Amino acid sequence: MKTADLLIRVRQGDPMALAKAITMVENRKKDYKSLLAGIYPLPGKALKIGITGAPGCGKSSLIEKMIAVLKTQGVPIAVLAVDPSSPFTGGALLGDRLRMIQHSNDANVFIRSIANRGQLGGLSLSTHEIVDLLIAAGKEIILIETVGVGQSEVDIVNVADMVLMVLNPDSGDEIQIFKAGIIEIADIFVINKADLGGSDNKISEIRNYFATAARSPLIFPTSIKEDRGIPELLAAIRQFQHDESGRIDEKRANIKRNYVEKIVAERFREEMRLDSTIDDMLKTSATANPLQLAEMIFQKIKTGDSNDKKN
Ligand SMILES: Nc1nc2c(ncn2[C@@H]2O[C@H](COP(=O)(O)OP(=O)(O)OP(=O)(O)O)[C@@H](O)[C@H]2O)c(=O)[nH]1
Ligand SMILES: [Mg+2]
Repeated sequence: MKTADLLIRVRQGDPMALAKAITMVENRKKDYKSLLAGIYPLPGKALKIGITGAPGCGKSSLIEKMIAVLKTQGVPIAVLAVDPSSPFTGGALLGDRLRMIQHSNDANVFIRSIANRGQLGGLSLSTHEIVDLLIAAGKEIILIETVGVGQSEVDIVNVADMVLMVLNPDSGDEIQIFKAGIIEIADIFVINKADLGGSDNKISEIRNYFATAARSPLIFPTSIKEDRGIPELLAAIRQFQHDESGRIDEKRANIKRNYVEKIVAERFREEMRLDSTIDDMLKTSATANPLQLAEMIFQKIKTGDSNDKKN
């Protein structure tokens, strides 16, 4: 299929075309840039919700329940699960993290797992691109599941309009998330597995953390097992979207900046790869001052003096 035809079908919300477009972008296949160039301007209605938390805390289960409610409201939904891939194996660390989700044959629900090959463990450029493809295809709620290991957890603020942080009553995650300041990225706390008991303690721990802060945290206990708290959580999400629209706009400006920065960084890396003189500089100047070397390379690319390309 021609890229132009694929683009038309993506914009019509055709799930097959969307799946194909995502694969094209993920694998940097020929023409992926012209495909992406064709999706803008995006429709403005979409809400991107990041859902993060330790492995096994119930993120996918929550998403499944949220979908069940949203579906009845006729909202076009997409779920993106970002698998942290190990730089050593190159593969996904946790495998298909969407095994829990049962809505895959529903036309209004698009579900996809992607491997994250982000620089420095952050979310990769293709995550931003894929989210925009989903919006172009008319998805209005985009749930992005990232597992709470490493940088992708924090980097979710650079992709999502709001972040849900999922904790469990009995988990010891807090010490780590309080210490590292990861807690600051959460807009809404979900204490899932409330059926296990002890969620009140967890709620007070979070409240204590925010005792002297400017904002008071939004905290919702949920239980998938007992089917509790999901409508309340969804109502809180809508309320947040309404009440904090100014903050969401600010976040969106930062998201755009981060996205563009990642594109520029990728362009620079591409230039470096393709320019054999830079390669030579790096090889022959192994002992040179790296700051100087970087500045020389930067100036070389900046002035467009990089015509000696390998291909
Ligand atoms: N008791 C209880 N168990 C739950 C609840 N929610 C999820 N679980 C169980 O917790 C396990 C992990 O659930 P998932 O939804 O896969 O968790 P996850 O956070 O998506 O896991 P990863 O994607 O691997 O990080 C499953 O066995 C669920 O059945 C709950 O509210 N109560
Ligand atoms: Mg999961």
